[in-house]
Amino acid sequence: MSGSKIIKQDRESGVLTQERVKIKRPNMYKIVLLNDDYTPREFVVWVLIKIFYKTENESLRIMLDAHTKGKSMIGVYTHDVARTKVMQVDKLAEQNGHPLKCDLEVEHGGEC
Ligand code: TYC
Repeated sequence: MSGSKIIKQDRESGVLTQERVKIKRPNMYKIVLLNDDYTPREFVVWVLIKIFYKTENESLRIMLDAHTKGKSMIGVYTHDVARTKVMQVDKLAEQNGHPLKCDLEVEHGGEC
């Protein structure tokens, strides 16, 4: 059987009890870049550098991957970081009049 053990002692009786607890890793979130027919390639590369701190080469690779296959994985982040980055992409795309979008895919945390 898997899981960690917690041992507790009752103050008065001194009786020891052992509990088995299951600890799970937190869910992580995959950010996926989606292709569209209108956003300029240079803008996509700029967003990947600015928001995701990718190098120019890596940004080009991810952009071309999405362009040819329809989507491409940018990276895996905690929930807060992933949501913030997706919102930043939405805002930059809207401000610049482009339909660029990213998707979030949950990766369920397994047992420790
Ligand atoms: N397909 C776009 C074009 O030809 C470029 C592009 C690439 C857009 C990747 C979005 O996620 C994307 N201008």
